[in-house]
Parts: sequence; structure tokens; C-alpha cells
Amino acid sequence: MERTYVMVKPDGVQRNLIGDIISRWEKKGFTLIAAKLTTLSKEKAELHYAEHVGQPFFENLVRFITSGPVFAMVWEGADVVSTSRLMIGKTNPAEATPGTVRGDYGVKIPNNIIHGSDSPESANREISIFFDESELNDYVKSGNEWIY
Ligand code: 3AN
Repeated sequence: MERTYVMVKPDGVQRNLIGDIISRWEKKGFTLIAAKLTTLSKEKAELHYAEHVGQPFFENLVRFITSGPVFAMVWEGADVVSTSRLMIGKTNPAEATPGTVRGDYGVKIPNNIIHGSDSPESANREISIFFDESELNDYVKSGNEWIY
């Protein structure tokens, strides 16, 4: 079953959006297999955003993501990577469709509330940065025959 890494960024945590965000993914029918509140070290943040090294916004991005706790999650389900990206909305909240997390709650980057992996490969990489294998709960919810 596909897995993705979803993270409520420091602005989402400060604005009390953790519960709302968990609820959206639960109601959609995905399965939460790991979650924790954690504050990123500079090293971990740079590892997570390695693809943006050299971008003019990189330093600000690392400062922002390490500025307070984030809520790290691993969600499981069919096509959970691409569906989560749809539920999150465009990178710039000003362009994100209402109904998405960023479209409903965000105003401008870099404060765009939430992160979601952009491919199954990125998901595996990001999950391994934030979680030990032993923290991933492998289970099947009863009633799952009706959802995917
Ligand atoms: P997404 O989070 O939608 O996958 P990415 O991976 O392209 O977007 O960018 C990662 C993060 O870097 C974004 N969430 C945003 O906070 C920041 N970012 C991306 N592009 C810019 C930009 N042009 N200016 C400032 N920050 C940016």
C-alpha cells in the first residue's frame, strides 16, 4: 500500500490546524500509521529540503521550518501521494483552490501551512528522515473493504 509524508508546518501548528488537517485525511479514508510533534534541527531541515539548496528562498525556508514544532505524519492508502497533493493545494496559497488546506487557510508563501511528498520516491526518502521503521504502525482498519 502506498505511503506519503505529510507535515503541518510551524504556522499550521501555531494556528491550531493540526486537528482539522488530521480530520480531513481521516474522513477521506486514509490510514494514519505514524505521527509526532517534533522540532526540526537545522540539519534535518536542510536534508528534507535538499532539492532547494541554492534557491534564493532556501535560508528563509529553513529558518521558518525550524522556528517551532511541526506535526509529522505518515498516511497510507491507494494513490495517497497524489491525492494528498490535491488536498493540500498549490504551493502559493494565493493560487490554491478553496477546499484545499492552503486554499482555505493560507495567504502567502513560505507560510503555506502544510507539506506533502511530491512522489512515492520522495515519500520514502522523507519518511526515513522523520521516522524509524519501528515507529511505522502496520495495521489494517476494520471496515477498510469499503474504502481504498
Ligand atoms: P510544495 O510544498 O508545494 O511541494 P515545493 O516543494 O516546491 O512546494 O517547495 C517547498 C517549500 O518551499 C514550499 N512549501 C514553500 O514554503 C517554499 N517555496 C517554494 N517556492 C518558493 C518561492 N518561490 N519563494 C519562497 N518560498 C518558496
